[in-house]
Amino acid sequence: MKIYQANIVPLNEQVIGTAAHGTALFTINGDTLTINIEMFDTPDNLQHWEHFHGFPDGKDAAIATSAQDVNHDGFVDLPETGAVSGTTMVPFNDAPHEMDIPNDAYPVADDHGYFAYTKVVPLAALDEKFKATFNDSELALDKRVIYIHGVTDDVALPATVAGAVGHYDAHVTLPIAVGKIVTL
Ligand SMILES: [Cu+2]
Repeated sequence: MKIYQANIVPLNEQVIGTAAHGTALFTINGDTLTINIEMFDTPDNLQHWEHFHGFPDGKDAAIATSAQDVNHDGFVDLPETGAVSGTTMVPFNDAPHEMDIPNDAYPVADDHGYFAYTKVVPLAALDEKFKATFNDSELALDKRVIYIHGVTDDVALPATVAGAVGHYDAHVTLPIAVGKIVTL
């Protein structure tokens, strides 16, 4: 059995008005990967995209901080996280092993901004899909970071905030919390 964890810290908290934080636990046991994520103080009554991000070439990903706001608009948007965190890899939605990113199958925060997510993933299916998508690279959870995204539409985003994916705009993809995944 291999266990990984992440301490998830706020990002963009000054501009979104809430400091989202939480924990994630990843347990590889035999042919399954069990994911447990618990988040507090996220924008409430809202669906939150969440994924692990990383570099397909095996470079160690790091969490974004306010230093990644390279255009100085006050927001660290999704594209700005790429320099240190890499690309979006595996979603924590209803079917992580399908690696289908833009959809409405992610957890929804309650009235208090809380949500808990648990999913048991078939490891062989995830591994196969991951290798096909990222040119034979390994999951390598200890080189990844977890991102939680999503603010309500009433948060005024400057035009410089990027990150639209398909018909989802930058409110959906704006990072609100991030954590480095480490071996427990
Ligand atoms: Cu993400």
